[in-house]
Amino acid sequence: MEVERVQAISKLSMSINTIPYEFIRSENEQPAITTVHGEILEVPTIDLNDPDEEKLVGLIVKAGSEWGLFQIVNHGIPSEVINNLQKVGKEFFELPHEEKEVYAKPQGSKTVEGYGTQLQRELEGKKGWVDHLFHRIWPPSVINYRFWPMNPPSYRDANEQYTIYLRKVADKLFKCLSLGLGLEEDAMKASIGGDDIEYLLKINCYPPCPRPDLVLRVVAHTDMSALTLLVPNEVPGLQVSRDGRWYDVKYIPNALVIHIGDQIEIFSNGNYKAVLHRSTVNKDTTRMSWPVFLEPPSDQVIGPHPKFTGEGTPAKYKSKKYGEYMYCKLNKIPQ
Ligand SMILES: O=C(O)CCC(=O)C(=O)O
Repeated sequence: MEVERVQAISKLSMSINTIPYEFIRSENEQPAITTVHGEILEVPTIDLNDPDEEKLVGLIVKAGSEWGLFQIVNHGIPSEVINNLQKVGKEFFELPHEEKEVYAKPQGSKTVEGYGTQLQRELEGKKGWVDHLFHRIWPPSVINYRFWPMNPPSYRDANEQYTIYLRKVADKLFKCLSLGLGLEEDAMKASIGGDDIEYLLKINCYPPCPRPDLVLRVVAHTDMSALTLLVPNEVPGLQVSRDGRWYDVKYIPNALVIHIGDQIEIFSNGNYKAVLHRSTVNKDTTRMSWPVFLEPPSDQVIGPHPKFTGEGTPAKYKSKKYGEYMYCKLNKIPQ
């Protein structure tokens, strides 16, 4: 059975100025009702190239514990490399329908990899206004090129270049987050999976929608991964939850948006917080984003580090294999 893609639904909806019922959110989720209007949140912006390491660690700890989300500038990834990543991803989503379907996630497949439309099971049967493409980009042993588009021809090179730089940024973030907890600099990365940490790229394509007031692109969630490094295009849409209210996050050209995910919250026994976020839609323009989820291998057990548990400070989270955690999260089964 062929799945209807949101890009096709968008075209039709724009021409008749209405949207299918299953995309209309309940009132407690509708962006028009639940967004704090006129206030753009200044989430922390951190210069990753600050030579004062102590200061840098302090800023990352504060952002990771108070927000779970921050933006980094001077991260060392050349803008040309980011532009190429965005260019080839955009070109893929502009291909004719049949060409994209070659990369569709196979039915019944256990992996998330492939071109697709819906990821999480939603309790009310609602749908997000987004098509996506998932594939792993690192380490080489987990890459399945079956899901890497052959067209545009420079797709592979652009993604490989980005991966080279991204790994350096990820290592620096792991180091700072680890030092900030008073651990050895490589302790966090080692516990999450070391050199076997899997880099899962997702490209989100959120086409225009005639009723942005009623629809969400990506529903409210925390990332189940350890850490997410995200490149957005210039069309705003990311929102974070603060004190139960939803705020737009400011777009900063060339910045990477960093999300603390569930596995770092668990590892730190809640010292760092996974950020609750969602994404809204736009009336006239297509938003795209390129998150890379840094995930433990599926049989890696993640639990609170012993330094943060003991008498008087019980473990707030269960230790479990990442694969099991992921299964429960995707199927809305309590952890
Ligand atoms: O597009 C965004 O900024 C958010 C994307 C996101 O949260 C996701 O794909 O899980």
